[in-house]
Amino acid sequence: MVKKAEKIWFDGKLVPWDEAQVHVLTHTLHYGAGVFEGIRAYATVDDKSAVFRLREHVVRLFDSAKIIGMTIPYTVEEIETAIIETLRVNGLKEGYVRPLVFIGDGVMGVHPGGNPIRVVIATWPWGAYLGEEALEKGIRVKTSSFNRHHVNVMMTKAKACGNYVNSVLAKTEAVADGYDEALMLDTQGFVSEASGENIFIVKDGIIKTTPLTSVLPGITRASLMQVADDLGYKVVEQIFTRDELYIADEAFFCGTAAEVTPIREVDNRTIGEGKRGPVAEKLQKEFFNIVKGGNSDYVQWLDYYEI
Ligand code: PPE
Repeated sequence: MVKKAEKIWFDGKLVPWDEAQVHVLTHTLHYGAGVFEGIRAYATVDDKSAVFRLREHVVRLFDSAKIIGMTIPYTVEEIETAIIETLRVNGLKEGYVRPLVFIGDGVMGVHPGGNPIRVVIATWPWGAYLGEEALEKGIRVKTSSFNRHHVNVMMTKAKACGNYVNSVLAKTEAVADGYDEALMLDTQGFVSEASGENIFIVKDGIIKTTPLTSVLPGITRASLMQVADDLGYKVVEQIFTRDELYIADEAFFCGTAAEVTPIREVDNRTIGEGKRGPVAEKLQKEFFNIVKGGNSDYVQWLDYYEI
C-alpha cells in the first residue's frame, strides 16, 4: 500500500489525500492519454532535503504533454514550486513525487474535445523500488514475450500513461514467472529497456547503453552517463543484442524509482560474477552520494528545501 501523505496538489490547490478524487468518466481513465513524472527527493548530508534534477523532470513532463498534444495550464516554474510546496506541506524530508497530467471528464469518445486538462502532484515515502537487497545483490531478469513499443505505435519520448500498459504486461508476466523484472526488446529484436528502467552493460571496462530510439530518455540514465564520463570511463550509446547482454561483465538498470539496480541473472544465465559488479558499485555509490548532496561538483542537480 502507498503510504498516505497529508495533502495532494490538485489543479492548483492542496487538498486532503482522501479527497483527491475524479469522476469515473475521466477521459484519461478510459483512453490512457495522460502524462506523468516520477521524481525523487532525498534527505541531504547537511540535514536539509533536495529534489534531484527537478528542472529536467518538469521539462520532460511538458515535453511528454507536447508529444501527446496536451497543453498544461501552468508554467514550468509553477509546477516546480508546487512540487516543493507539496513535499514541504507533507513534511517529507525524502520521498517520491508523482505529477500526473490528465484529461478530465466532459465529452466521451476518443476525441477529447474541450475536456479540462487537470494536474495532480502526489508525494509519498517510497523505499528501494526492487527491494533494499536488490541494490546490493542484484536482480533476476527475464526477456519479455512483449516487445517495447514501435516508435510509430506509441511515442516513447513521452512518459505517457497508455505506454505503461506494455510495462504492466511485461512486469506481471516476469513476476508471475518468478523473476524480479522484465527486459524488453524493441520491435527489431535489439535490447530496449525494462518496464520502468533503462539499461547499461559493461564489457572490458566500456560502459554501453541503448540509444534513445525506442526508450524513455531517462534522467537517471543521462546522469549516470555524465558521472561515468567524469570518473574517466568510456561510455557509448549503441544498439546491442540480448546475447551481448548475456556475456557482459556487468549489467544494471537505472531509473528514478529503481535508482541503480544491478542485474545478476538474465534468462537463467549468470551475468559476470552473479553479483553487483565493481563499475555498478562505483556508480551506485557516487549516485547516492550526489543525490544526498555529498559531491559539490553536482550541486546544480539539486533543488534544496527545508521542512
Ligand atoms: N524507462 C521507463 C519505461 C521508465 O518508466 C522509467 C522511469 C525509466 C526508463 C527511467 O527514467 P528516469 O526515471 O528518468 O531515470 N520509471 C518511473 C516509474 C516507475 C513506476 O513503477 O511507477 C520511475 O522510475 O519513477
